[in-house]
Amino acid sequence: MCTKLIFDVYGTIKTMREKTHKTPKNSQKHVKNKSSVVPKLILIIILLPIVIFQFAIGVCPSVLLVSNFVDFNPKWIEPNVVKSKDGVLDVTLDAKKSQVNIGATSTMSNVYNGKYIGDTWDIKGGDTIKVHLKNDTTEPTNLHFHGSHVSPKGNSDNVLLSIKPGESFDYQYDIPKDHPPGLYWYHPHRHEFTDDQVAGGMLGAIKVRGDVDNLPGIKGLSEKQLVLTTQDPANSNAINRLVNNQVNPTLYVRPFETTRLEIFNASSDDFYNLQIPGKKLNIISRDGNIMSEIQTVDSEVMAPGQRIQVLFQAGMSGEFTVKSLVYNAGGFTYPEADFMKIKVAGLPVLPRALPTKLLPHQDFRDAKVDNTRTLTFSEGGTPANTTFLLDGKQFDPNVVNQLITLGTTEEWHLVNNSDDTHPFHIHVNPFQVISVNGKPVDNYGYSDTFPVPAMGSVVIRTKYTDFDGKFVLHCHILFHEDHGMMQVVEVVRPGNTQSKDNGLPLREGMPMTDHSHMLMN
Ligand SMILES: [Cu+2]
Repeated sequence: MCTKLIFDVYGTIKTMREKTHKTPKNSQKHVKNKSSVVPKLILIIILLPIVIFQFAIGVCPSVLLVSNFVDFNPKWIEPNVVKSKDGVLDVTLDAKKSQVNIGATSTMSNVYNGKYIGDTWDIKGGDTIKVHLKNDTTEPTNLHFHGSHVSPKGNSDNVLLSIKPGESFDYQYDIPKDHPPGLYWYHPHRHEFTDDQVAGGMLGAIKVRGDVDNLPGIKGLSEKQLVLTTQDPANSNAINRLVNNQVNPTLYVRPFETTRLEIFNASSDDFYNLQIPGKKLNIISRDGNIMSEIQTVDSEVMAPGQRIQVLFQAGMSGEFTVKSLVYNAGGFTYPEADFMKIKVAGLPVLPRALPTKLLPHQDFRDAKVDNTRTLTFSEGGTPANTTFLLDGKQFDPNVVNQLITLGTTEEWHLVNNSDDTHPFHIHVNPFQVISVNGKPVDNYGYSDTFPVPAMGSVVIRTKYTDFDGKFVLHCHILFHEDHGMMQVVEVVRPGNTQSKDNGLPLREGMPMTDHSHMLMN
């Protein structure tokens, strides 16, 4: 009874606040909201004294902090969310140099639609995403749907395109009905310009909805996005760590509440070594791939581009610091840094048990391997002008380095012969990490990005399913990618040879014979 009343009162106030805050400029909607607020206000006036009385006589064993729940998370800011409608998400990304605030600094930066960190796209399996990309910058760009399992050809996730300044391009991503549900992101992928454009804020999260959202223990949980970025001040070894473009923000959660934290390392070059002292991390997914069961860890290294979803379980009370622990990335050791707080406050909710089972997936440790290959990371050049190499060479968009047959399962040995950790990333098909430095890895799920330790090795297995075409693999320290650490992969159907055009449909103003559009140069 008591808990139900608390839910009623809290829910009513929360709804009122959301409606009032979301429609400040729309006078028609504002008037409509006003009329619906009055009966709810009466309901609160009736219910609130009853709740307070029950707390006073000890029916509800908790601390009552009315002021906290009225102003719950007043300063917590997340990127704006846009949802697909009738199976389609239709958006425009206008890439343009704009005046933005990055953390506490005002600066000019190339961003999408005037925002440092773009909108979050909320879609589901079976949807179509249509993106009208306008390049109003003075440099080439393009677009990549990081982690997605969609076609890499034509105007889908084709990162071998180059969209020149002043040009526009219409991308279309047809999301398979059974696309793994989870957290993904979009960002530019134009070789030699990727690092600056992503670091400047041209990026956004993509939530793909699916079966996981209806699982007992997950359905209905409050979702909080943590888009982690970094800024490296000039002439300094310091790194400013931001959460949703905020400096050291505080997230309030209620006593006994379980919150689904969607944590996304959107930094172009920097690692996070995430820990919440006093709390374990209950990980349900890595890189958009839901695991078969929760993995509970003390801390988690997140390379640039990696995402995790964590179920944070609040107790009766408490205040927690979210931090990045010291992390040795080989050439650079990141110092410890606190970058966010989580405070337990307000009225309690009914505790919910963590889910025991998540979504099943094939364990590639038991798979029949059709082919094995080795990929070697190394560095060359001079200390002042380092080159970043894969199999001894810098990126050449005109050369297919890895030719793979659709439908096969492969084991790759990722060998790092350099003093820097390099996060391996491959497009289109996620992989399972089998071992790190020869040590078997258990219960890790699938990934699309994984750090290969300095002077170390990682073994992965992947099955190349559904999509043929050309795409890339690369180091996800984007400075390294821009300086050569990338290769072209082509998946061909059995019996087929390499394609010339990556399936770009003939379209006005962009003929297939115009290679300036096809391949980067
Ligand atoms: Cu690298």
